Amino acid sequence: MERVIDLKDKKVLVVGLGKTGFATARFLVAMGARVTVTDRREGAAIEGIDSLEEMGVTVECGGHHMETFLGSDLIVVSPGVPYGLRHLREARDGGVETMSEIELASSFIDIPIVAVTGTNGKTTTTTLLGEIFSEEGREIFVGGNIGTPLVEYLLSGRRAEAIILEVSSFQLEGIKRFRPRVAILLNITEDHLDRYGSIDEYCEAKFRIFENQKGDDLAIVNGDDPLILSRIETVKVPPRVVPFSLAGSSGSGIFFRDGEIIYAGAEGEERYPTGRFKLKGRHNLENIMAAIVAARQSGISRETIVETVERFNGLPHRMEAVRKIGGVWYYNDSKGTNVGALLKSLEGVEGPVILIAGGKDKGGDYSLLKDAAAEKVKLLILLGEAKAKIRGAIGAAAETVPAGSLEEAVRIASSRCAPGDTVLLSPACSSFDMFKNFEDRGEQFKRLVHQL
Ligand code: UMA
Repeated sequence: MERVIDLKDKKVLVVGLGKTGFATARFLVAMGARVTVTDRREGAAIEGIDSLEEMGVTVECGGHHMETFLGSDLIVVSPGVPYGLRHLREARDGGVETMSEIELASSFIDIPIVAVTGTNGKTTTTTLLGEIFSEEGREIFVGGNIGTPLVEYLLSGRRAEAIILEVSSFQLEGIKRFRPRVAILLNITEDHLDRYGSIDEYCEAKFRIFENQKGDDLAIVNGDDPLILSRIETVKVPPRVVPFSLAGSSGSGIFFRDGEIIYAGAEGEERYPTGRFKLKGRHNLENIMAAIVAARQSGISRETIVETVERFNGLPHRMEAVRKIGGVWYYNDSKGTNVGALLKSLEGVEGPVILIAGGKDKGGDYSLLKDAAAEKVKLLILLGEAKAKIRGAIGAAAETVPAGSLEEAVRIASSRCAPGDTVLLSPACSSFDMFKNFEDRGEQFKRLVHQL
């Protein structure tokens, strides 16, 4: 075991009552802690709160009380709660230990963790890795930012051989000793600038994934990204680094050349022809390369990897083909919640695109879309709070039209498209201004398309 935190009779505060907060509170109760939970929402708006009270948890909703923060022995922070929140800052200044849920949970875990981060592609890579490990017959737990908090593994009482964990920058902000044996950093492009002061701060959070790795741990990083490569050299105890590259020029690590992925592994050169892969797009080749290295270095056979990758269809809400009507394909890319994701999705589409974008602004630089919009977008239909900002940034690069609802956007798209076009929902924004979450947005889009 890495380091078990003594929780018995400790006063522990859980901040945020989403999936993470509920699971963390249950775990803490099971460990004998005296648990308080707090959420800025009113208790009446939070489903299942009675179940916590029945377990003896103290509930403080409708805001956060400074005395509770200052009077705690330990504070566990949900990912969606800004780590710089005043209450947390003051508690830290007052000597109260604060951490994220992945830090708490991983301190009770002694099996290897394969952690995946990056601005885009982490859910695809995590899911693919999960399938590869399972195909090989490994008993694993897949969780983290993908939707199941890590602490659920501890609550399940299961004994797995390895954990495949998607981690976000939010979760990494609150780590201390979290040490993945294998850490993957897929890419860094602008995102979450509503939470971070700058891209530099965001990068810093992402890089914390390597912070506690030791020399024999493995870092798998995007070798085409000079920013990532130069920063990795500054990590205190550098892990073994394997770069992946689409450019294929380095000839080391793993790279793509002439339709094949070539991996210069410990047992010599291995080749993975990509012709039968179902996942499309260059960004997916990167995700696959990262997964190959993580799997091979975990002792999984090449055959299992090939079989799984060739079968793997991708994820819902990520360039999900919904329906073809009159020669027009409709794609649901609701999980494309930042500018980088939208650009990658556009790159993978051929022919003119009617793009539906917008939502809650996360501070992204939409002017980066200009060139791709000029080249591919026939009509840009704009939704949500970010409407005006995107329109201003795009200028005359593409024709734009506002829509008051997703329904109106789909109606406009269907009236303006011609055979050979693609209608793409890829918002480059989060969904919270109009929808419950990106899944809700994607499901509504699919329903509307099926009604056409
Ligand atoms: N809250 C407060 N005070 C605050 C801010 C929020 O009390 O100052 C409360 C909210 O009222 C709400 C609760 O905190 O009740 C929400 O907490 P949360 O946002 O951490 O929600 P969870 O349900 O625990 O989901 C989190 C991740 N959410 C975020 O990072 C925003 C989920 O990632 C993750 O799947 C889950 O933990 C399990 O690990 C989602 C996400 O959007 C998918 N992630 C971002 C991304 O992928 O871009 C990072």
